Amino acid sequence: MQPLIITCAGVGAEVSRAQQPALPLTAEEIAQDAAECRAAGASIYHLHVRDDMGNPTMDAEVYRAALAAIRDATDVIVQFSSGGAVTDTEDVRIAPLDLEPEMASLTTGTVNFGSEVFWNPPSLIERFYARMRELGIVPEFEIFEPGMIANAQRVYDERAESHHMHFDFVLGVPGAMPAWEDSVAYLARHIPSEATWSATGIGRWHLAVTAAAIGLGGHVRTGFEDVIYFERGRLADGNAQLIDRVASMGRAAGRDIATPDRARNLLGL
Ligand code: KMH
Ligand code: ZN
Repeated sequence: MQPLIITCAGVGAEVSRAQQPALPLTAEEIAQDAAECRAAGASIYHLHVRDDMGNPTMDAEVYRAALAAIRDATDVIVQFSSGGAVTDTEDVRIAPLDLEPEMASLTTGTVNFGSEVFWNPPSLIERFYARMRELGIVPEFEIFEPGMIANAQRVYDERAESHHMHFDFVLGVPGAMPAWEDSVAYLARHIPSEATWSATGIGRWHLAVTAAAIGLGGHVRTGFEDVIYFERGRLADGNAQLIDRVASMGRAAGRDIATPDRARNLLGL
């Protein structure tokens, strides 16, 4: 099996510091978090940013500051979110891509998201994907529902692209695909054979999805965007604690932990 690529989704757009006191918010806090997560075994940092009030923002200047601070602190792959928050418009969500991160997330379909709708119609997917490819950014296709795999394949084929395809299965969002026992295996079976994939389970589904992904040879995403508790009733001390647990689970299953450069190699960056 490949060395395990661990992604830290350390900030997100939905969780607040009132819910998770260790949530990093400023560029400096995020950079320190990224360095700690790298030391614990993370090779990718999935980046959302916050404004001065701690609210989610897609302001390119805030992204620029966070990207610079992370690059000063560590060598992790920085993956921008292009999903933002459900209230963000298409134009707002695409703007930070101009900063040319190595990777960016791309959700390939519209999906219910709690009591909201995460809006990703075909025209948005095509526009975001085209912009990423113009800038040489490798997308991570965010898969909340099986049909999104076919949508990712469609934009890839339509542009006759030849980059490496990498997917992330996000399971257990209320309104989207649940983390059923066979969800991870099902999705992994339906992506192209040469593609790589990671998985994450939201909240209480987190450990089951992590274990399934490690066992099936996939990669893992964790962090406060997806899970804020270390165990029932006990908040995680920090993102690095969650990364450390995934790395331990990976090692116990015989997987080496990928460095950022090894992950770059596996992901064709
Ligand atoms: N915050 C969600 C609405 C992504 O980063 O690309 C979207 C999300 C996916 O987190
Ligand atoms: Zn995200």
